[in-house]
Amino acid sequence: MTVSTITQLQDRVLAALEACGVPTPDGSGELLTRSPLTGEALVPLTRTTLAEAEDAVARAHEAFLEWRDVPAPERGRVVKRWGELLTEHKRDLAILVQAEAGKSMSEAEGEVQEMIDICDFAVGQSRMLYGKTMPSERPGHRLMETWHPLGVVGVISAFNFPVAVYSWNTALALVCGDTVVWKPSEMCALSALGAHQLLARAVAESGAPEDIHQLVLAGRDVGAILVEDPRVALVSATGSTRMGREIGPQVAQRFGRCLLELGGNNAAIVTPSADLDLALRGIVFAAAGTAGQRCTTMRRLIVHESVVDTLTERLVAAYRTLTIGDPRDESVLVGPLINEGSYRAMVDAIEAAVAQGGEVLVGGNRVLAAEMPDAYYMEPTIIRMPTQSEVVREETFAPILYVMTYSDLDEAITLHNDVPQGLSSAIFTTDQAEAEIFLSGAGSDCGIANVNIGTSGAEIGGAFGGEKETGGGRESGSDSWQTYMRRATNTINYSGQLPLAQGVKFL
Ligand code: UN1
Repeated sequence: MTVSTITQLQDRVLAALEACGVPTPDGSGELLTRSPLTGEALVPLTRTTLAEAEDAVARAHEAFLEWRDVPAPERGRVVKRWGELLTEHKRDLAILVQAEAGKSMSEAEGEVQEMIDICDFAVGQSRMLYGKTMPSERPGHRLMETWHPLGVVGVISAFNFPVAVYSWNTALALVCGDTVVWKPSEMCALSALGAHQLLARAVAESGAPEDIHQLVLAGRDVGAILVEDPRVALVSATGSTRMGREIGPQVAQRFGRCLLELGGNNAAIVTPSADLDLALRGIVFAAAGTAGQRCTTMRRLIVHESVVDTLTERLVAAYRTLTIGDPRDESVLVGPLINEGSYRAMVDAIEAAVAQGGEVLVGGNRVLAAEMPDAYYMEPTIIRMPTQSEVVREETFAPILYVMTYSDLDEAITLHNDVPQGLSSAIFTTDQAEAEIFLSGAGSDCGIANVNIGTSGAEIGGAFGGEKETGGGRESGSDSWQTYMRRATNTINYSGQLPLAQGVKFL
C-alpha cells in the first residue's frame, strides 16, 4: 500500500486544463469537484443555469439545421481534428481524468485512447453511412433506404468513464449530422471542460458551426431539460438502472429515442479445462482494476467445483500483491473509490454477503484512512458465496468479486443468466464446445460475451451495451451509428405505370 507524498494536485490540474486550452477558472462558482485521490476540493466552477441549459438546446437545434446539410465526409473532418488534438493532449486529459475519477495513469490514458480510437472509427464511418437497396416486387421500381441526421443528441455521462463514453456518442453523432448537448457527471466537470475545449478547438479550426457542441455543467434538475425537450431527438444516458427507469419512460412519453447504458453484474465461468494462468490475470484485471468501478467490472465468478480451491487460492495470493493508494504513484494498481457513498455501499454489501452466508477470502478493509480521512481506499475483496443470494444479484459499484461453484455447464449458464442485468460476460475454457455453447443463443444472455478474456476492456470497434436492466442500448462501434440517424425507405417508380404493391387493384 502506498501513502502518497505527492502534493500540489491543484497545480497539476490547472496546468493540464491550461494545456487543453481551458481558460483558468476565476475561482468563483459553486460547483466544486472533489478529487477522490485525496478528498480535497479542486477548482470551483460555475454551474449552468436552467435558462442557460434551455438556451444550449436551442442553439444546438439551430446549429443542427445547418450542420445536417454539410456533407458527411466534410463533417468527419471535425472529428478527425478532434482525434489529433486528443492525441496531442492525451496526457493532459488523462491527468484530469485521474484527478477526478481516481484511475491509474495507464487506465486514464487508455480512456483517452478510446476517444482517439472512436474518432478514427467515426471518420471512416463518415464515408460509410450506407443504406440498402432491395429488389422491388414491382417492375420499373427501385426500393432503397437512406439515412438522415436525427437532431440534437443529449448525452448524459457517468463519473467512471467521464470522457470516453461521451466521445463514443459525440464522434458518431457529429459525423451523422447531429449536434450534441453534453451533461457530464458533476463529479468530473474538469475532465469534461478539457474534452469539450479540445472539441471546441477542432470545431473552430475546421470552420464548422460553433454551436454543434454544448456543455452543460449541472445536476439532475438541469439535466431534466434534455429528457423533456422535444428538440432533443435522442437521449443517450449512461448510469444506474434507477436513473434509466426514470428517464426511459419520460423520453418514451414524448416519443423521443433513448440509448441506455445502465448497470452490469458481469460474470465469468471458469471450466475445468481453463488455462488458469490466463484466467487468473483476466479475472484480477476485470474484478479489481479501476477499483471495480467499470460498468464491465467482473462481479461474479462461477467456477467448476474441481478447480475452485486452486483458483481461489491463487486469486487470493494475487490480490495480496495489489498495490493500493494514490495512483499518481505509478506503481499503484488500485486507486480510490469515487466517494464516501461508494465506500458505504461496499461496506454494506460485504456485510450483507456475510449475513447471507458469504466468507470473505481476502480484502474488504479500508486503508490509508488515517492519512487521508476524506479519501476512500478499499482493498479489493473476494467473497465465497454458497448461493447466488440477493446481494450477489445487485450491482455494487466497488471491487467485490463473489465466487460460486457449479458442477455442470448448464447449471453454470443458468446461474450466470439469473441476474437482472445483462452487460458483459466471459468464459474461460480450452474446450471449444463449451465456448460455443456459452456464445450460442442458449448461452450468455449479455450484450458482450467473451472467451478467454475478462469482462472489461472492450475495444471500440464492436457495439457496446447490454440487455435486460442494462437497458438494451448499443453505442461505439459496428452499426451503432444507426441509432444516431433516422432511416427513410424510398420507393422510386420509373415505370410510367402505377402498379400497386401486393397486386392490389384500385381505379
Ligand atoms: C463503462 O464502464 O461505462 O469495456 C465503459 C470497458 C471499457 C468501457 C467501459 N472499454 O471496460
